[in-house]
Amino acid sequence: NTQLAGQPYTDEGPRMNEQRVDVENQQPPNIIVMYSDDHTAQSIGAYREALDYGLKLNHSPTPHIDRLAEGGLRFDNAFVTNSICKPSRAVLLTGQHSHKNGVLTNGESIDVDLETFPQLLQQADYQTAMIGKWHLGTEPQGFDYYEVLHGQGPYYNPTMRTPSGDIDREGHTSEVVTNSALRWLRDQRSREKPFMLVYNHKAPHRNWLPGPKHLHDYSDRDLPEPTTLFYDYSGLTKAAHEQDMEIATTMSWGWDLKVPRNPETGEPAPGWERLVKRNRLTDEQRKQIKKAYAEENNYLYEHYEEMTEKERLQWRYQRYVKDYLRVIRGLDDGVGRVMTYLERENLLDNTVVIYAGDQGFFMGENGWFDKRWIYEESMRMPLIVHWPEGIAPGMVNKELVQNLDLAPTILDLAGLATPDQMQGRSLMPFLKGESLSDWRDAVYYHYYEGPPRVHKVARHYGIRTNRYTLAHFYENDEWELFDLEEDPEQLRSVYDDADYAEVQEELKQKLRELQEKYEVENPER
Ligand code: SGN
Ligand code: CA
Repeated sequence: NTQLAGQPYTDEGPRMNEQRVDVENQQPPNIIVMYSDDHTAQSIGAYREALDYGLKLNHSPTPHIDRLAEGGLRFDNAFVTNSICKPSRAVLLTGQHSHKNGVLTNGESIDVDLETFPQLLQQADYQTAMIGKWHLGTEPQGFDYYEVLHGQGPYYNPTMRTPSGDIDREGHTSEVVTNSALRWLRDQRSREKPFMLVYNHKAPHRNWLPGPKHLHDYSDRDLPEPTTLFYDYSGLTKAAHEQDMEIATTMSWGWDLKVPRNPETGEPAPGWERLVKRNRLTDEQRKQIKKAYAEENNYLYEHYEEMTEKERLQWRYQRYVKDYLRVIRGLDDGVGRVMTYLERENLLDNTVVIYAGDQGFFMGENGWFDKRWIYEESMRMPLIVHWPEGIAPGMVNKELVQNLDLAPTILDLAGLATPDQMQGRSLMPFLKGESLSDWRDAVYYHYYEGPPRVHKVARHYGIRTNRYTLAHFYENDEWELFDLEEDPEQLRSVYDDADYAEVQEELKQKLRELQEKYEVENPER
């Protein structure tokens, strides 16, 4: 019998204890991959104690995701290879670094001829489906069924692309995606085969527009600020000074902050129209949203002039972080509904649920939002694996793992070998609680966007070891080195600091080794 940590997934009714399936004969396991968009570890309750940098929340907005960690395995040092959307999704599918799979930036589409884990599972008689954010610019390959957003998709009333054409759905996208996933699990899949479902939320991608159920969350309180909210980048190189991802300056009143009038001029804030159109709001929904923010917005209009720069940033930060968490709560509801379904159908024991974000995100650290950097907030991905039959509850793993390892892991779960071209390595031993003496001691990172580029983050590559991060911003030919033990917030690069001369040399050597190992032919492209 399944040992559930804590409470059952719902209290909506009795759990089904009768007709337990004989799990011994139910191999291989079902697999659900949840790869949420821009969901950072600082915003997950289960990671609150685990991180020594960034925003510290005073509550958990993710009770259902937390339960996955309580009942499963939390990876505390999971990193993406390239902190941006399409590239991260291409790495997930192919198990190859960006320079191998060709999706270096959000500007490229995935090559449909690449071998991906869903195709291999399908060939191995798994039933496969892909629901939610796809974003790779192609028809999804390797799925018996798909229902995906067009591009980034809107926050409300999305049109979903399916093998038999478009379907218009109504409601908040987090609920739509969950409903479609449940519909497939319940009504569309065959019971004869194991399944693999990719369930990808759009939330919490910019512009963080909450669903009706969560519009009023946090209206009675302010949330904590990260200690680095006002940091001036004085210990960092030119790249940090040139970025365009500041809460204070980059965010727009209408689109990002849901303030329909520019409080400085009283003029309509242009981004507001975009918010309404891009998110496909009905008149009713637009009114409801406008109303939810009205009281706070009116306060802003009245007091804007007398507010200091600092207070203005604080106000913007609160609006941003609350909206980010409101959409997180909506997606967490969806995770709970999927888990409830598994529990009620007696599928919990033998279903591996992998919860991850496609990259991290800044929640006001350095005064920033967005991702892209090798810095902790952005490079770390939340990664939690729940599998009662295979994983003891409450485990934590601190090895350096990557999104690169997920395809090999999923194949391994299905009893399939890792193909030669895949560059990651199966995490299966870690799921079983084993340790490996020959595991990697550094991860390779490379961000390639632009120019032209959204958010103006300079290209860079680097490595992260258990203690250090070394980055080369090669367009500026500037390096940064962080001692994460001494400086977990990465406020002061110690590159060329005499005390670190030896470490620096070793790290550069290791960086070259990794570039060789992964066959990086032109690191400065
Ligand atoms: C949009 C957002 C950016 C975001 C990118 C990439 N701008 O362009 O803020 O970095 O997506 O996000 S917005 O004005 O349209 O909101 S990603 O997750 O797809 O890589
Ligand atoms: Ca993303």
